[in-house]
Amino acid sequence: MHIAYLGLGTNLGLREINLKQAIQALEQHAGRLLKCSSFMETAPWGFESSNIFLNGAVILETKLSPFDLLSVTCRIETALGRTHKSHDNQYVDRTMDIDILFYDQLILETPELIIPHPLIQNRLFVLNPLEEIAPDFVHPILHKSIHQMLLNLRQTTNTLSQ
Ligand code: PH2
Ligand code: MG
Ligand code: MG
Repeated sequence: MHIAYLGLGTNLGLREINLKQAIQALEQHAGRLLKCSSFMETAPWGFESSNIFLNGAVILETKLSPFDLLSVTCRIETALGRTHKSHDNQYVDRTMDIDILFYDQLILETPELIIPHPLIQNRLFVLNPLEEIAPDFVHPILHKSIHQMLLNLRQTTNTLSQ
């Protein structure tokens, strides 16, 4: 068994229903839900949009390999109406985005999948929900806890809207 930490985000459609349906589909196809954060409204980060995000994070116990988990998360995104993937940090509005943040203490760098997700430490919209459910989890490369990363990021940013 493995423990996977996932970040979820949506800024189109019925956002709370999108998140609930994604989490239900993860329970059906990926594994047991161990923890689920509250859902938080966040301003679009890294691109301009008038559509505010609803973000959350979950912890799953899963038998799936990282690549099988990725294919499940991509299928759920598509089933919930996602039409475009982001390329080269050109972000677009989406009904559902599910990112694998951590997978045990695994470090993996491939063209299709990078774990830990490379931008966790820069994103309040990831760290805030994650801190609710895994404050003491230690980043396998940065060797900092979620709580420490959040304090660091809050110090270097003057807005809580990310
Ligand atoms: N996801 C992005 C880019 N920007 N901003 C917010 N607030 N929430 C997100 O989930 C998000 C984002 C790329 O996946
Ligand atoms: Mg993302
Ligand atoms: Mg994604």
